[in-house]
Amino acid sequence: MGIVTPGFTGRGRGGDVPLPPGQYLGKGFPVLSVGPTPKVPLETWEFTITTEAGVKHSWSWAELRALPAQEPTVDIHCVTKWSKLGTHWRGVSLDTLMAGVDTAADFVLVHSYDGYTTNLPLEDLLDGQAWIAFDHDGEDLAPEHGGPARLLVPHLYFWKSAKWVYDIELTLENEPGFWEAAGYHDYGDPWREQRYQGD
Ligand SMILES: Nc1nc2c(c(=O)[nH]1)N[C@H]1C(S)=C(S)[C@@H](COP(=O)(O)O)O[C@H]1N2
Ligand SMILES: [Mo]
Repeated sequence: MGIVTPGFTGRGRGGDVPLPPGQYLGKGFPVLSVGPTPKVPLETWEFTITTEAGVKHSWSWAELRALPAQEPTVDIHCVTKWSKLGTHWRGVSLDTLMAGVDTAADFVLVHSYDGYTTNLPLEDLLDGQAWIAFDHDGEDLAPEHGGPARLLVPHLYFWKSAKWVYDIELTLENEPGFWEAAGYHDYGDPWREQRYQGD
């Protein structure tokens, strides 16, 4: 499936590229990780969604891969100011994963295998806005970019797209994640340039 590029002007890309304020078109695909790349064997890998009532929904690697996948083409924007347009991914929509989950939560705290966390409103994961992605540009997602699987939430700054995703914890209250607790913006909309608290 394709995603319409937000803000595309239709005037072509010759120096007229639709980028959020303060961003530039980066070359390549930088790796930004707080710590070392965790090693997670596929035999023991699992992904869970934990509700505010403590109910755990879990998928093994085989179970995740057996679900219908989508192929979003999306722009990504890092708070360090590089953007990449038209990146190709393959993954399972959060709509598919949340379909059988009963919750009254308004927020999520995403946990990763490296201990990283990031928070988002639950609604930002739904309606075709987020995926558990395991393939980039037609290849298995590279370990340094979050393989076996990462969260992909392209409409927010890329720090919200947790690599090596492990658990999506549904929460009634908004709890700041790693960068959010360190002074980065709670929501992180690149089009409103919400880089830091107070932006
Ligand atoms: N688990 C985990 N996810 C993470 C990070 C991290 O350190 N650990 N860094 C974040 C930041 S700040 C960015 S910009 C992107 C970078 O993704 P990339 O390394 O694939 O470019 O991953 C985000 N997700
Ligand atoms: Mo980042």
